[in-house]
Amino acid sequence: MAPLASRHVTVALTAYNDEASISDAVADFRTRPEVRRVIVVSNDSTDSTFARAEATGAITINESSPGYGRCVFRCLTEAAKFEDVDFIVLCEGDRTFRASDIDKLLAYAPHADIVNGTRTSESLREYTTQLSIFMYYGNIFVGKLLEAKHLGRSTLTDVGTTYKLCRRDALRAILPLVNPAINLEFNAHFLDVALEHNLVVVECPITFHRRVGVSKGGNVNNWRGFKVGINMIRGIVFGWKTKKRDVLAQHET
Ligand SMILES: Nc1nc2c(ncn2[C@@H]2O[C@H](COP(=O)(O)OP(=O)(O)O)[C@@H](O)[C@H]2O)c(=O)[nH]1
Ligand SMILES: [Mg+2]
Repeated sequence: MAPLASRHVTVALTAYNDEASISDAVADFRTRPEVRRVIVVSNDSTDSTFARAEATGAITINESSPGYGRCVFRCLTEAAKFEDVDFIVLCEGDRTFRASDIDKLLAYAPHADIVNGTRTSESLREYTTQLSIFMYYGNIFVGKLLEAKHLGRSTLTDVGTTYKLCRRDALRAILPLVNPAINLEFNAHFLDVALEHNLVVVECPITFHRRVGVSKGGNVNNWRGFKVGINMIRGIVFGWKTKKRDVLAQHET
């Protein structure tokens, strides 16, 4: 594969009431030489997330529609607007992921349209994280199901990681096809759409750390993780629909 013409990236971070972590997250990404800019999409945070992101030098945007899917979709949409880079890095502002992994994501960039982080390399995971044993194996299971759906196209061991690198042109091609109303299942949906449209998805093991601040996503407890997993399986097997729950997606999810 040809070497990259440029290693520059635009980083976009999700944030919802993440005032405890957002400054460190933005600062971490801004130290990387490849990072042209950091965008933070605050999902109508009621704490000082927005102000702190701005004070740390991020381009700060408010997404007023609640829900993880809406927030990620806005991150990708805003980041894809910048034409001076070939790559978009999507991540969370909760310090579970670190900027130094951009090196690893970029190492696979010549081989893929999407380099998707996987949290299932045990030796790279902090001993205690929000990913319980149940969710660890749940992600592998749903990953393998998605892999089987697109047999021979990709190797998948995690369907819940936000951290990923996308080629800007590939991302722009599939963004109109993904549904931002799909909430905590959004990552599985995104990968499914990407594979459906013949994008090359390569997994890359990334480090996974304990969260700073309070968790609000699918990792709050095993029961919620289980429900998210079931919805992912339903979407993969029967197709992704916008459910009433998604339309009404509230910040508590
Ligand atoms: N759960 C949830 N997360 C949101 C929302 N809007 C933005 N986010 C962000 O999306 C990420 C959720 O990721 P996840 O790892 O599943 O849960 P976490 O433990 O809260 O980080 C976090 O960075 C949140 O700040 C929302 O409405 N609900
Ligand atoms: Mg998180």
